[in-house]
Amino acid sequence: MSYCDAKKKYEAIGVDVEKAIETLKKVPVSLHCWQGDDVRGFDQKVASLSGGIQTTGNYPGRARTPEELMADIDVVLKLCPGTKKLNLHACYAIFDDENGGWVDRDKIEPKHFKKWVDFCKERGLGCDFNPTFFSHPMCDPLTLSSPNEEVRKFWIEHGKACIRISQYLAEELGVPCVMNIWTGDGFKDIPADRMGPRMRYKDSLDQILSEPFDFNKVKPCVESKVFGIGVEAFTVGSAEFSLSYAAMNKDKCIPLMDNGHYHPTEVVSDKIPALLTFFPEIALHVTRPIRWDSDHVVLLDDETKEIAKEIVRCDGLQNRVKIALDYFDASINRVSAWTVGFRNLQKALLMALLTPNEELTAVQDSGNWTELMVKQEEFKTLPFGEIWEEYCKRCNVLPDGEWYAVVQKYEAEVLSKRGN
Ligand code: RNT
Ligand code: ZN
Repeated sequence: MSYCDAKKKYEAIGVDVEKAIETLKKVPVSLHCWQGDDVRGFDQKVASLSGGIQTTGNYPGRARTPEELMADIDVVLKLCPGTKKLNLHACYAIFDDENGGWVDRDKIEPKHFKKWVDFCKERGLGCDFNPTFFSHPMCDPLTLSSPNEEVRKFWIEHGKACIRISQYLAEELGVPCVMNIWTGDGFKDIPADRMGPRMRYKDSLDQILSEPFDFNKVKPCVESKVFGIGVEAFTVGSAEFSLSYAAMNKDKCIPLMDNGHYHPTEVVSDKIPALLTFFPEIALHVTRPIRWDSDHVVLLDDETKEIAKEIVRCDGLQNRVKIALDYFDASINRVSAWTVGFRNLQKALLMALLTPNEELTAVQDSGNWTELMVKQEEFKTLPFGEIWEEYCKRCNVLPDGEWYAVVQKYEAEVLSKRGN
């Protein structure tokens, strides 16, 4: 079937295919830099992650330097359609002789991200940012909720430094910077005091957000979590805590939902319209949890499609929903992992845009649940592949069936030559 024939099928159900393609092209999706090196970064010489976050696998070819990571990201960018932003973590600061060498996380400055700014400028990318509250000797193991004031102060200073860096990124690139605060703070076993850590975390957030910034340029977020490996019994930044914090501080922060951070039968797709009822803006980490927050590569599975549908139906595509990816698979080719996940999210968004949402809403409101089921099921077998192929073509990226050869060649020529 040709693109034209496929388009006719969608037109028959009232969908404007050209509009869907043009809309998706402009939707910013944030590409997480941390898939390329298993979330290690460049500022610490740690052998493995700590602080409630873990990668599994030892596939060869991990990026070990900024140059290698940038080269890998370039391959991914060329294989992914749509508007991309780069998502950086503070631990990806680049220290060199020109900028005075290494400093600790409480002292990082915009200049340590100048090379990333140049990278983004050359490629026309906006940039999002994340303070890094894990994999560091100052995690005791708590950070922003620590009872040790010296430790807590260190991490507050880190958060403030990150606000300044986020403002710099937004100003340099002319695109708002989403700055996400996530800590793995919590306990392995039953605590005696659950409120103390939360009161300290709240105070730390207040102090970080007291750093001056322009809320039109910097979008601080608070990301909640249900539990982490090693911190199974109690999480300081739980769902209720984080959502309440964002709700009480709407003028300076927004809630972030990671779909790996809830009890297994809860779905973020349903939470999107719930939050958009109250918040002008929300942020998402799209990932794939398997039984826990395992951060598997995003597939074109039911929940990914449902999340995309809610973003589209709630009119969240341009500004209201800040979309980012967050997964890290170290057991397969990392460039392929990145690309598959990004393309899958694009596919899910395109599918959502190719749905006659207004018509279906009318059917729902008329109470005709029989017709609603028939229609929703029949749409599943419309010729989506042809539209996707056309979308890739218009974005100048290779279609399915062709891009993987590029990754295989890159693996043979570049990745396989890297040591550990
Ligand atoms: C961890 C959180 C957090 C991190 C990134 C690296 O559970 O999802 O968002 O994955 O900041
Ligand atoms: Zn996340």
